[in-house]
Amino acid sequence: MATLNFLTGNAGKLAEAQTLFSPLGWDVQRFEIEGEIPEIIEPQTDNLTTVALAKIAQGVELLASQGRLQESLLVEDSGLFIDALPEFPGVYSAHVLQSIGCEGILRLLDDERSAHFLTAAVLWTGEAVEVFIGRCDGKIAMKIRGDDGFGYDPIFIPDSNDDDRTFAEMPQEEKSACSHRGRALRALYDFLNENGA
Ligand code: ITT
Repeated sequence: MATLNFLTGNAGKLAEAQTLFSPLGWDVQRFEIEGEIPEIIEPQTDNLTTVALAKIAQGVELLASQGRLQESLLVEDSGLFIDALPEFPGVYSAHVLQSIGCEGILRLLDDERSAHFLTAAVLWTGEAVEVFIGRCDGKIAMKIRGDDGFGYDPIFIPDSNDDDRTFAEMPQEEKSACSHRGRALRALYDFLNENGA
């Protein structure tokens, strides 16, 4: 089974990538150095791809420092974008979740509830960097629902779902089938396949 290193501090993201890649024959492992997840500095910018590229630049330096430059490395940056609150929480999604949480988002909204998630996944192939974007359109629920998933999952209802369940009310495989991360990672998988990885 081929191995894909994933540099992330987010256990939910790691679990989703493992669920998606494992049936396809790829073992996704958290990238660690001496048992620790390395600290990565995220730049202040309003663009997820720029953030993800800054993460991969630091990740590749870390691989090089370990003499592992020929290995692959995945990073990604994701954000929730709410139409009624332009660019919010967007690139600040992690900070906003920590500060006001899903409850705080619900308090800010009225009737206009459309939203989307975006993921910018960046792969170091061992030789070059490739970018994959995934998007999922949907809306913000009226209240918190569901126990699965992570982050904003209990308040996000994807459009592809006709029974109004939030991501947190779906099994992980069902979320992956339509999610921003699922789309970006499936494009990444197709790239790996086409390039004989
Ligand atoms: P990294 O270590 O990979 O950077 P992070 O948690 O800092 O992990 P991001 O900045 O990419 O990740 O994520 C922004 C926030 O959006 C973060 O709080 C996540 O929990 C949340 N988020 C990302 N993907 C999500 C998803 O699929 N469903 C719900 N919330 C999500």
